[in-house]
Amino acid sequence: MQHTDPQFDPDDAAAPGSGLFGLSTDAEDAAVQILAVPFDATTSYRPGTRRGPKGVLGASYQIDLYDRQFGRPYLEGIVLHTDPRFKKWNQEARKLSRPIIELGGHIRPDDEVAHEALARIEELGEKVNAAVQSFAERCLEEGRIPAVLGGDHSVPLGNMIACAASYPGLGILHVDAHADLRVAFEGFRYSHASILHNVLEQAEGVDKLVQVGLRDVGEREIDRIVGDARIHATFDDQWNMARMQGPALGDLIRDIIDELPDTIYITFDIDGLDPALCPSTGTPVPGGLLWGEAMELLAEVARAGKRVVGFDLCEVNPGPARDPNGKAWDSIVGARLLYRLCGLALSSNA
Ligand SMILES: [Mn+2]
Repeated sequence: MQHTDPQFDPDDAAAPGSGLFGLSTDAEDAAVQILAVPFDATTSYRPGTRRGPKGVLGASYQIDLYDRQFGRPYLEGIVLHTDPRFKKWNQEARKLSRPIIELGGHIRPDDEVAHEALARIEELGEKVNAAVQSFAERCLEEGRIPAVLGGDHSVPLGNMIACAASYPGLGILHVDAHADLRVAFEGFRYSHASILHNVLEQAEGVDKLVQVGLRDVGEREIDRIVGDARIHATFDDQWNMARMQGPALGDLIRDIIDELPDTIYITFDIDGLDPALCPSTGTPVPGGLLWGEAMELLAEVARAGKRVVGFDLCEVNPGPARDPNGKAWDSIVGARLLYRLCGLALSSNA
């Protein structure tokens, strides 16, 4: 591994052809194993998160590896894996999903073509879920931290299922503008808008879901939040009120993290942040967490002594420029957020 290479200088510019964050690409023993899942077939508004992993990889070369908050995450090893099947499944699913998204999911009962398409999209979603789950199970067996880099927010289901199976009583910290508690969206069972519904239905071992940043939420989702004792949600207006009162935001953050059990998974939809930090994301909403506030939330996870056993970062969309070199703002923010999540997870398992 590169970190054991005496020639490796964390202050140097990334070497050409190096892996995520300028580290070695060949790091089977890396403590954090990240799977790129460039899949965005159910994105309902602005597609492009399939290019998130490439953009984040490009932008990751610019990061200073010493982190004032979490020290030297690079020493333990962080590696990004790719799997060509995701691209193939996404191309097929996107072709089938486009006409359905144009209809807003209003499919006539006698529209056989559309119903067949939905069935196939569901099948492809199941393939994504199974591939992610078996990746995560392998990591957990080897005592490593499984992470997913999306793609839209439908992709980390298998990671949460695997982590909850390994750590029953798991809590999920969910940062997002949306509650993602819809029972299917636009006809898609494995929709980006349904991920936490699917987690609560399918992942055995999840005791608690703590949601932060919510500001675009359906009426039935509100009913679900109120009616399910496992869910604790903080809405953007509450966050904003605490922010305006200064010290109250620190108290609110402590109360939020307090709701979680000791072992947690973090699912981070980048649109939970202020859209100034993710202007190209699929479904941006005004409001949200500022950068320093999100970092304070992660810092509080560490201070509270929670153990992060897995995580994902989804909905990073480099935008229309496609961004092969990682120079889009969304990619830059995404790469920095990903490094912080790695640092938090590593320090919490130390
Ligand atoms: Mn989401």
